[in-house]
Amino acid sequence: MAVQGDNAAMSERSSTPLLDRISSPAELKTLPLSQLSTLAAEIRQELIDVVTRSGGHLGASLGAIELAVALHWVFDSPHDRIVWDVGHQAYAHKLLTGRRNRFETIRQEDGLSGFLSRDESEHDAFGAGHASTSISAALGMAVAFSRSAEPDRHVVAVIGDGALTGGMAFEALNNAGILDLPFLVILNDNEMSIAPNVGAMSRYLDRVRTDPRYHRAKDELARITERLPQGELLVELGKRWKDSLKEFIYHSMIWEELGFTYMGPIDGHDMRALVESLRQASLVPGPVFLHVVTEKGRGFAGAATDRERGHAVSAPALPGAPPSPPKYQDIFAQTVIELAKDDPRIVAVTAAMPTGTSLAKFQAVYPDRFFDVGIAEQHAVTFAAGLAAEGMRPVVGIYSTFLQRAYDQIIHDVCLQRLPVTFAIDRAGFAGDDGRTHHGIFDLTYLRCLPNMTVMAPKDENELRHMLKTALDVVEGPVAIRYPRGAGVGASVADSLHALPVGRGETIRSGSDVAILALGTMVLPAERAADLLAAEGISTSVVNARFVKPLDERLVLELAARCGAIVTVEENVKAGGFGSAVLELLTSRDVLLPTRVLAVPDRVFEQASQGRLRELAGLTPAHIATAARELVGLKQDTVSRTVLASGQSVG
Ligand SMILES: Cc1ncc(C[n+]2csc(CCOP(=O)(O)OP(=O)(O)O)c2C)c(N)n1
Repeated sequence: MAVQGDNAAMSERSSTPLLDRISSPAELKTLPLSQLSTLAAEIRQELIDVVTRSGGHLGASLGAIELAVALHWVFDSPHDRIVWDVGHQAYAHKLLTGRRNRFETIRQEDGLSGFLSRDESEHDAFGAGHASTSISAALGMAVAFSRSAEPDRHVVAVIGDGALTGGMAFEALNNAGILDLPFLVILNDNEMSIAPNVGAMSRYLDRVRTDPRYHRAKDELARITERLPQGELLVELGKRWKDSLKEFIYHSMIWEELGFTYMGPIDGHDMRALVESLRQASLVPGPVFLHVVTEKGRGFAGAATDRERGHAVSAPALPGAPPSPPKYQDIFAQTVIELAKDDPRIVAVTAAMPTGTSLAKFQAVYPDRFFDVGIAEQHAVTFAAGLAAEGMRPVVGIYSTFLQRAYDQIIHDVCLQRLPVTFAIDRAGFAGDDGRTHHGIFDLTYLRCLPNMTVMAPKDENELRHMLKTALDVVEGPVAIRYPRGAGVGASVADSLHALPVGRGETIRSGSDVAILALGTMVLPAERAADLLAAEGISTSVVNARFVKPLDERLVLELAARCGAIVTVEENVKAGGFGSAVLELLTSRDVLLPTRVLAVPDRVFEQASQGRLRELAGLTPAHIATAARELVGLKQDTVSRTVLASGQSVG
């Protein structure tokens, strides 16, 4: 822990904003405690100014400003480790750790990440973006420190009440109680996940928060802190904590039983209470659980009227920009609502993303057939498997990147038992400004290899509707339908729904020089590529594959025979994806021909617009056309060589 300039003689308050003087936690420590609230107010203003222009996770970060300031004032990052869960609430932490001059670039290409990254700053102790990892990581660090030459380094995990609904958080708490090492878990409790938090734990925290004894304690703390100088304050608070611990014995039960010393709940916007609690916690020789109550979106007018919207704000639309077509997620929810009307077996499951998946719309129509299970993807999948085992038709609306969490559940609980769970996989492909932790570029690979699984991807929003109908009406087993983030392509959406023939692709153009087999978001670019090639006299077949599994083998083999060259294109990593499926088929039939697999290369992609990321990954019409052109050239070379070898002249 660092020594602050708390008691040092402080220069008079200068007119320069405090924030202008702080570019590192070391500089922050030169401020007296009495100025920290002013600093927090300046940070709040800066976050609102920048993020309402650039877009980003405003609400969560506004709620955690005082906490970030207090943590950096009391502890000594990066020597001490502060591990933020998810990382979307850590914008103040970014400002305080030397990133203010780049803050305007947050979530943009070559800019700051919207989450945490060890590559970005030594103060980002552990990379994040997905929820519920902080306690595990912090515990690992605490063990490592305990075995190092510096066993006194502090480790702090900061986790929200939403992230605390994730199973991993409980697994870590369970483990921590046994390891019994000094480390601090701070619960940043604002009653909200992205949507209002759910579950029994959330109800329990609600009871603690609304207990009148919490408010009495808050008032009392304010009275003492006004009365006493710093040194005495610490002693007095020590005593009071004991008293309040007794008083809060019922609140502390769960955490104390898990082996933690419980402190709280305290007001997370009261700087003095925060600082003193952190100091106290740092003196305890075992694990401490500090319950901090905060207000999400504090200080932002938009959050007061719509707390969920305060979670994240979008950059304002460019003036004159045409209205975009409906989003895939809305088409998805609307279609499931339609299908559910005639099929009472259909229910919907989300893991804390009712708005992001648009399943909130389903909830509005069928509240009894909708389940938000919290940030608990593993549970969501096995819960759905249980529903399916008893004859229901669950639809799990989930982001591709978060489904990764539930891989064994997909295999063990769903696929091996061939249960009819429909996975509606949103944000498949590049996620855009959410960056590296959120790109949904692995799902085709991790799903295609599973027995009994059907895997589809629509070329447009209309096809998404028919795929949902196919999944829920026709396929007797697990189905994955993956579709991208954001607006559809503007296809006119058919009123009627019909099932698609399973395992059949759609031929969009028939050509003879080269075939492009495209999947999902890549179908339109493939058509554009065929236009470019046509202008050069190259005759191209374009196929909308629709199904990755089962693959339309007959169509692929027919194209191979007719065109003699195949380009595959998909928005998924190259290893094990759709192109791999096509290559596996060709080699298994001893069909050797010029082929190119266009897919996401094997490297980390940071944040940028989806269009830009596709460009960087080589997935544009121009890239597709180049690959096709090369193959046509290769074919001609081969023909020339064969002809020359047989002694004929080439025309
Ligand atoms: C595994 C996983 N599932 C879902 C999400 C999407 N997500 C991001 S923040 C968030 C809510 C987190 O709530 P909480 O921890 O209480 O933090 P708050 O935003 O309220 O500060 C969710 C569901 C995620 N990041 N990771």
